[in-house]
Amino acid sequence: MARNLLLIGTTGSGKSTLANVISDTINFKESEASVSETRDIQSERFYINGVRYNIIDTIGINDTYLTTHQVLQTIVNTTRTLRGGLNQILFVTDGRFTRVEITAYNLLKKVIFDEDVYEFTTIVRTRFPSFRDDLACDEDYARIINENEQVFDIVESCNKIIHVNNMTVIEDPDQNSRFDSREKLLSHLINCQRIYRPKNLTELNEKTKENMEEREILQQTLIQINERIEEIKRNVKKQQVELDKQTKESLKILEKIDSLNEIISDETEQHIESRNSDFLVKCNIM
Ligand SMILES: Nc1nc2c(ncn2[C@@H]2O[C@H](COP(=O)(O)OP(=O)(O)OP(=O)(O)O)[C@@H](O)[C@H]2O)c(=O)[nH]1
Ligand SMILES: [Mg+2]
Repeated sequence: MARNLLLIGTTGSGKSTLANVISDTINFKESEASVSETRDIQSERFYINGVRYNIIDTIGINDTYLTTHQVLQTIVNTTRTLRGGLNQILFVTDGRFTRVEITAYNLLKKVIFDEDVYEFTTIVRTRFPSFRDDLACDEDYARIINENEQVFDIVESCNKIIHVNNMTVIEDPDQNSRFDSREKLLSHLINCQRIYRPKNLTELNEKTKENMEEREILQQTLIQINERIEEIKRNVKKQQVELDKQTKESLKILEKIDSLNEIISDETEQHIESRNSDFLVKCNIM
């Protein structure tokens, strides 16, 4: 079973970039403007030292197009379908915790997670140029927890805070920053071996089990029906082509028959005329 890593955080905090860095791919779309980029949940499989991981990128909280409630709904729906529970929640922040993301995290804790969520949450602080300097990271940590009480509660209780700097190829052509950030993250993740199966989520899944099973069956049936519709459409198209071809062929033959009819009629007339004249000659009529 793969170890699931769930990314959460405000829009533009660097979730998709982090997903690329951790999974060592470029499959997650990184935004170029200050507009929300990730429009849907996306996941990617990868391996660390032979261990299979599944990283799940989510829509940003404070998204330009969706309400926080809608974003949380998609996170809840995704998390509940994860077979194998959660290995780690990566709370991505650029260092300025906003009220809306703190509220969202607390709401998730209440709705699908529980008090244990902190043990399975790693805060990833992005855009930190001095991420290789432990002292600078400690100073930044102290600054963050002194921001306000709510931030203090989350950051102090969570598993760990990791500073990274996932610069773009324009900012850092050799991508050394991304490489070193990845090393830092992987050496932490490989040590997070426990699996989180939140009680709230199990309870919620129990409550909705029957309807979810029925929905799954209907979804499968829908897929099959849609495939059949597509097949019929393809056949109709093929038959339409065949119908056109046969209609053309039939018209051609009809024209040929018409022309043959004319020729035959001419030949018959000629024959009668010639026989007629022979007969008349024989009878001395002419
Ligand atoms: N310098 C630097 N830039 C970063 C870092 N992380 C992300 N960025 C840049 O920040 C911008 C936003 O990053 P994304 O990864 O698209 O952010 P996101 O959280 O996925 O945003 P949404 O999909 O809108 O929720 C991109 O231009 C990234 O290149 C970082 O650690 N350092
Ligand atoms: Mg994104």
